[in-house]
Amino acid sequence: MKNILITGGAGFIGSHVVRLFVNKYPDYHIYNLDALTYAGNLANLDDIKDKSNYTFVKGDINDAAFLTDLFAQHRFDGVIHLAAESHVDRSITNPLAFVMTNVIGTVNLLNAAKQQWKDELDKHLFYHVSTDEVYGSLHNPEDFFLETTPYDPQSPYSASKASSDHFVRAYRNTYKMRTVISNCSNNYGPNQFPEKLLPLMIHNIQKNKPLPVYGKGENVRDWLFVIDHARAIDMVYHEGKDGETYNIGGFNEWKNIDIVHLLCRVMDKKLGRAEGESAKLITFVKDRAGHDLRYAIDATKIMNELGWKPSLQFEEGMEKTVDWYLSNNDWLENITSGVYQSYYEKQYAER
Ligand code: NAD
Ligand code: TDX
Repeated sequence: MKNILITGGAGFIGSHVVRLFVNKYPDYHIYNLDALTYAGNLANLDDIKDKSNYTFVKGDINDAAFLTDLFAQHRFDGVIHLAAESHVDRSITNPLAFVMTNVIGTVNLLNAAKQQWKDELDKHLFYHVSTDEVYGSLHNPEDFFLETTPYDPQSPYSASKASSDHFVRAYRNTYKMRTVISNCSNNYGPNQFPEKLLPLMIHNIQKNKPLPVYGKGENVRDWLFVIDHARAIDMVYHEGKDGETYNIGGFNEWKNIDIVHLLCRVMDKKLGRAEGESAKLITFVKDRAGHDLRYAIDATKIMNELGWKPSLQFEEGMEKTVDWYLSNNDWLENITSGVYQSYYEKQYAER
């Protein structure tokens, strides 16, 4: 039995990774370490919570003493690190929370792993899950982010993720820890917290509330279905080469305004509304400060070297996502009651 520590497993992407590993690898014991911040939700893992190869551990990666205890209790064969503060808008209002978890939390985790693996650092893997935002913002339509693109983070969120990537590389260079990093584009799919574009819009369409599109909606993102990201993480963990970086993306670029229109059409169909009804809710609001214009990942390396490719067409993934939200209304209602309301009002009142 191998013990794998996955951090942030109660969040959006982490929960899909935990589910994939628990179901696919009965000879792995998966420890899911999560602080259950506003973004963590154990309901994301209801279907696997009683599996014998799964254990949930509530804990904060900012707490170095807690990590020391955890690593004293269990020997981990590998770490897949996803725990993070993940929302750009929140990083604009509270950058320090991003420094704490994304930078200091990551260094705490690296230290705990280094301490445990000290005599055999080459036998264990520290895998850091990161973002395409570390590369900055593209302005030339011909350009794509490659693994060799210099880092140029523009938001407090991306600066914190870039910093944590640098620390992971520094631990490999300095202490000879085995590490890999992957940088992925925008994920979408079931269980995404409704502060992010698509679930926020789905929720507002259901409630007939305005759909706040930042600026003119001209910003471009590359979208990937979350389960395809989880499949890529599985491949990188098992077949990625020590010290390498893998870019993961869908070759699926959309302007925000176009993706919101597409979503409106799908929602009209699903809710039995007249075509064009949901799109009437689109409202252009004040732009995000320092809003990155375009992200576009070139995922050729992971496709050629590890044989990964996205499994879903975008329209199919979008329909699956909408179906999931409409049939899991309790999940959405639970999350959007209480604290979410005050977040939403504060975030959007000023726009
Ligand atoms: P999320 O916000 O949905 O989940 C983050 C999880 O981390 C939550 O369960 C939260 O409780 C936990 N967490 C936060 N702070 C913690 C702490 N101090 N200690 C322990 N646990 C803590 O995020 P997500 O969208 O699932 O992103 C997961 C990872 O993937 C992040 O590292 C993010 O940077 C990266 N990523 C996300 C995307 C995307 O489109 N969402 C794309 C590329 C990379
Ligand atoms: O209400 C909104 N209106 C709007 O126009 C929201 C929430 C977003 N937007 C725009 C901003 C972005 O251009 O939509 C785009 C997507 O926004 P987010 O869902 O906040 O994602 P983004 O800022 O692109 O970052 C995401 O992708 C990379 C994730 O949140 C990160 O965790 C990941 O690393």
